[in-house]
Amino acid sequence: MAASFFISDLHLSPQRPDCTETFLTFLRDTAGKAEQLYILGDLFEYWVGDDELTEPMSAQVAQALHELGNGGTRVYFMHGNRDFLVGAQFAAEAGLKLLPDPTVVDLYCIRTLLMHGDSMCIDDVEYLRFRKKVRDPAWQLDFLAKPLAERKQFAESALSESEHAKKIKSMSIMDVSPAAVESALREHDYPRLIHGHTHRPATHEHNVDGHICERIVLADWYEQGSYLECNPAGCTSVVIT
Ligand SMILES: [Mn+2]
Repeated sequence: MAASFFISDLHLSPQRPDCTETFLTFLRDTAGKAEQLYILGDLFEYWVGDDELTEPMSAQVAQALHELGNGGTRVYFMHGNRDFLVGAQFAAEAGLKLLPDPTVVDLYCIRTLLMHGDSMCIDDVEYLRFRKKVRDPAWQLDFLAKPLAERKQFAESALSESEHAKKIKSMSIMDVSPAAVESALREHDYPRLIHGHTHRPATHEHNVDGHICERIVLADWYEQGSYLECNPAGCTSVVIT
């Protein structure tokens, strides 16, 4: 049966080689069963420019994705809040297509809205301010002109700041806002929604203006690898064992 796989929030890093190994095995042994693989952001712990490909882990991941594509699986990548600087060079090396956030696809006759999810965390004002700054093309040009080591240092300190902030922010602030979910669903004419980012895997139902919309939240890969399989019969989450 035709199938599409969805993953997000792997947070691949040279510091967690086991996770990278799980992912490479998934690409080699499992992902080829899908006609398309959608990566919905935060594939990498951080990505400060395509010269990250000089890192052996990154190059290995790009090559494995390319091989998956050569086998006939189309690979799509949407930026997350950690790897929004993945660019054309990585896309070419990995043989994948970059998708804007949000994107609507027809998935076996069900209109499905794909997002990373961070843009719906509108209660976290501090994060939204940071997002606005770093998504600005002028900021990005300026940032990418800095030496790789300096960019990596920026990412490391942004990460430790956000780790610290997470400890003091309430749980609800870091989840998607119900109002933002509703307005995304309304704006896209009440589709099904698949997103990641919150690391709170679940299937929710939203009643928006009398329309019942399903919202599937993808799992992260911190404890184990997993993917969402969607086929003409529906969507199921699968843990990689
Ligand atoms: Mn994220």
